[in-house]
Amino acid sequence: MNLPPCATLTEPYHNFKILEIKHATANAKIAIQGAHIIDWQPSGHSPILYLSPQAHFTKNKAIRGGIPICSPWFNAHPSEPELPAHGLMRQQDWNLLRVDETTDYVDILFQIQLNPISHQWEHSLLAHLAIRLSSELEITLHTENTGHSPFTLSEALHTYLEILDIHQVSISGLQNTPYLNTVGTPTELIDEEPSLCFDQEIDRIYHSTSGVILRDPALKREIIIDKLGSNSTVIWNPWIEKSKRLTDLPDDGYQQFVCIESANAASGSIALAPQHSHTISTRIGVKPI
Ligand code: TA6
Repeated sequence: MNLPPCATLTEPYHNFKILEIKHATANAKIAIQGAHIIDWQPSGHSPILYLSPQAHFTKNKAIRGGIPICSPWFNAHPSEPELPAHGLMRQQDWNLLRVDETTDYVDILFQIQLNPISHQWEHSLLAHLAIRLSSELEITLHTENTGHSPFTLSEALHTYLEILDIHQVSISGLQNTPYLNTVGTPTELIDEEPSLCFDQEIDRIYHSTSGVILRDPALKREIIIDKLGSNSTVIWNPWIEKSKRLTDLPDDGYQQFVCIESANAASGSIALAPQHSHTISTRIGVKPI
C-alpha cells in the first residue's frame, strides 16, 4: 500500500508493526495490532495519551495505554469467562486500508473481520476504524453483524489520558448522571457533585450520551471529549492497590492517567441484528487554561 509522506510503517518490536505519522498538525503512533493509537501529540502540546512505560508490545497481548478498542464485548464476556476481557479486537492485527494526507489532517482507515473460523467466537462481524488526526483526534468505529444470528455489542474506545497529578484533576459533565459503580458489588448510584475528583479507585459506567471535560491545572490544559453513538461514559482510575497488581503499570502509574471511555456498556449495550450495524465515535480536543 502506498503511504503519503507523513506516514512510515516501522517494526520496532519483533513482528509488531507501528504506523508513525509526522504531520504539521500532530504526530501520532498507531500499532497495527488492535489499530491501537498509542501516541497522539498535537503541535504545540505535550502528549495527550498515557502509555505505560511497562506496556507490553508482544503478539496478542493488550497494550497498556493509548486507546485500546474494546469490542465486541466490554469487560468479561457475559457467558464465556474463558474469552479475553474487553473482546477480541485489541489483540488482533487489523488491515490498514489507506492513509490520506491533507494540509489540515491525516485520515487513516483500518478494517477487521471476526468469525467463528478464525476466532473463538460464535458470531461474525466486519468492523472499520476511521481515525482523523489533526489538532483534534477523531475516532469512529463502525461495526456490522455479518452473521446469521443477533448478538449484543458492548464496546469502548478505552482512552488513557495523560495527566501530571491525579490529586489535582477533575471531570465535569457527569453531575446528576446515574452510573453503575463496579468497584466491589456493582451498584447503581448517582453523584450530585459538580465535578468528579479522584481519591480512591474509580470504575464507573455512567449512563450518558454527553461529552465531558477533564481539567488538569498542573498541565495547564483541559481535554474536551465529545461523542456520538455512545450511551455510556466509563471513568477508570485503578488507584494504589490495583496499580500494584497490574504488572504492565508502574506501582505509582495511577497518578499519571485517567481513563475516559466513550462506550456502549452494561445497560447501554447494543442489540445488533444480522446485517445491522452500529457506529460509535469520539472527538478529543485540548485547550490551554
Ligand atoms: O476501564 C474499565 C475497565 O473495565 C476496568 O475495570 C479495568 O479492568 C480496565 O478496564 C482495564 O482493563 P484491562 O483488561 O485493559 O486491564
